[in-house]
Amino acid sequence: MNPRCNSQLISHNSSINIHDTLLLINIFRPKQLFPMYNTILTETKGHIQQITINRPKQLNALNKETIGELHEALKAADTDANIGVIILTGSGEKSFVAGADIKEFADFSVPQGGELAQKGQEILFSFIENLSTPVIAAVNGFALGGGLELAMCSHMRVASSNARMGLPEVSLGVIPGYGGTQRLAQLVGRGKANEMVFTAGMIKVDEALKWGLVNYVVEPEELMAKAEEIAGKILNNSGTAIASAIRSVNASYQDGVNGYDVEIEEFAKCFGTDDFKEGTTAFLEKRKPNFRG
Ligand code: CO8
Repeated sequence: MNPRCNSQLISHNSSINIHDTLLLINIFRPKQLFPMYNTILTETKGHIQQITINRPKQLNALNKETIGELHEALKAADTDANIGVIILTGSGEKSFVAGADIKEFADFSVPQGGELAQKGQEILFSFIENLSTPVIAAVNGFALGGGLELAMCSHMRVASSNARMGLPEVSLGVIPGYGGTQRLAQLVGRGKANEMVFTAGMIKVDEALKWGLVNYVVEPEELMAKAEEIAGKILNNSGTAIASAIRSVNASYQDGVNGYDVEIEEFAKCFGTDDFKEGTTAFLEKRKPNFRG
């Protein structure tokens, strides 16, 4: 609805008080024009949802509010039939995310630390990994601690040449708590992961690329274009099949789950989808598929 309609609606009813007015504005607020978030920005570009962590003065450090807002924005994008790919990035040119907000947990107790890590993993890091919509991290600068963990739980990573990555937690007297000890070893192998965690050092993108921590490295001004190029290729394909592929790939990292069995199950499910009918029919009719999944 055009926002001007809201003000007309309100001005024609003089008995409405300020609370009713605010309620009406909230009900009729066009969500994409006036997003409710304080610490992130969202932008829809065709079938791509870009989510930008927007705390540049704190180098986009993740506080509780940011983690909650990211959860909401990701959930909204994942359930939006119009969205086929999510791109996560940081505001400004210096930092993707410089970690969890140290000020927020500096005086935490053991139970509070446990709760922080557990909740964060549940609503953001494992949540992203298990979304049905592919998430590309466009790493535009520092990706440290929780920032690198955020990039690592995304389904793939593109980095700008100025990016620096590390898990500096042991220099603060803690360890990575948002899945870093697990996912870094999965991505680069245990030896390199141990080196990064134990030394708390930062690596540059040439090493990150060599180790398989990032998929591509490009100049900063080309970062979003590269992420969107990959997104464009993904968007040509079946969304339901990609969601099945995510579940199947993730299964191989789950304890007590046989990834091959999950693959068979997911493979079989594809045969009942409209996308499968469309994909195979389009091939046989020598035309491009028009996927709706
Ligand atoms: N948290 C809070 N504030 C931060 C953070 C952070 N992680 N990183 C940077 N900032 C703030 C700085 O305090 C500073 O604020 P101010 O201007 O108010 O002093 C502002 O951002 C700019 O930073 P700098 O002046 O330090 O900028 P530099 O260019 O000199 O340095 C660095 C940039 C190297 C990135 C430096 O800021 C730095 O080392 N930051 C901390 C990096 C870090 O240790 N990250 C890991 C945090 S721990 C973590 O992520 C744990 C995750 C798991 C938690 C699980 C739950 C317990």
